[in-house]
Amino acid sequence: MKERIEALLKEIEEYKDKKESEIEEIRVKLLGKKGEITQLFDEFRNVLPEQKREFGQKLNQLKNAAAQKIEELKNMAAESSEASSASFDITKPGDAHEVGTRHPISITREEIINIFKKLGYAVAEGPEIEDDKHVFESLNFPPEHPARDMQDTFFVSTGYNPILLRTHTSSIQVRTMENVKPPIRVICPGRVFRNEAISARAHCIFHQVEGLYIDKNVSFADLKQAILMFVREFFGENAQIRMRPSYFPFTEPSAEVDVSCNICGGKGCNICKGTGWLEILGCGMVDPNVLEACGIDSKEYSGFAFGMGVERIAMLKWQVKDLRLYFENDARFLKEFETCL
Ligand code: 2NL
Repeated sequence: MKERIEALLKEIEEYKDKKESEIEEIRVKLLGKKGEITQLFDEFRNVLPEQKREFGQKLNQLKNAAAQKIEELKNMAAESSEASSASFDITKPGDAHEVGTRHPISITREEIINIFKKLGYAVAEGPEIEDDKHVFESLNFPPEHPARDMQDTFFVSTGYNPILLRTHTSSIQVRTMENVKPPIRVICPGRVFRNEAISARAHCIFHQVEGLYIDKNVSFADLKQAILMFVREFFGENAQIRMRPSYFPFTEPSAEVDVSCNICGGKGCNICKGTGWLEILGCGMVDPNVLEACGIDSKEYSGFAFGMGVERIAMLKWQVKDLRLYFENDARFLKEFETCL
């Protein structure tokens, strides 16, 4: 009898993770009318009187252990069925996932590129870390030009052939002209770097898109038409442009382009400071010195180039008041462009 009690105690201890039907089977097997523990109680009558005390205690222990175990098993079964039915309740509303939005600079950059793609321009990219030749020398910057100064340019190394962070994406066009025989039609997007104090209107990192068109007999009229087509696609079909003479080392003649203010329609407001015009890009006919420096015969070919700041264009289109917002990753700011995709 002692061995059977010990064996049953061990068996009871090992029961775990049972379904409700299994728990009932265990209960019947142990405590039912013909259950093993019930039978032991029946046999208790035949135990010698001097052993009754010891076996009585053992049997009660066994019976309590069985009852307690069955209770435990029942609680566990109820808990797990609750948990599993909860995680599979397909009628409950799901947890909404916040969907990210594209950055206004990415949206604007892509829109500019897509407009020029329609005009037959190919997209070209190039390294952000450049040498003096591709950023300054081939672009007709004289040796003493202030842009070459430490004050304006981030240098990686100085000396005979300085390595620096490109200050404009024109270096991409220089590389294209070195490697591709005209006709050339490329649009060059990229990040550029300037050693400037950060403010609402200036940042040391910003994005540019530049374009270059080289072929036989390319004229200033072609440039004007390309810019007008871009502006009307980007700002709307009623947009007007005007060109003002300007100066860049790499173009001659050079011009700055203004677009009619899209807020007041040209009447004058605080965005255009009462002028009715907003400056959007610089452009010009590629200087023959630049063509020659890049291995293109300036007697046979001519071309135009233009450049614009993506942050600036996006500011004008959406009235972004402070350039720093583009770099802060404030989700509330980014969310405002959800509908611009
Ligand atoms: C601006 C003005 C400009 C160019 C960029 C260029 C490139 C080559 C040759 C000649 Cl390789 N020109 N680029 C020309 C005129 C203006 O950018 O205000 N950019 C933000």
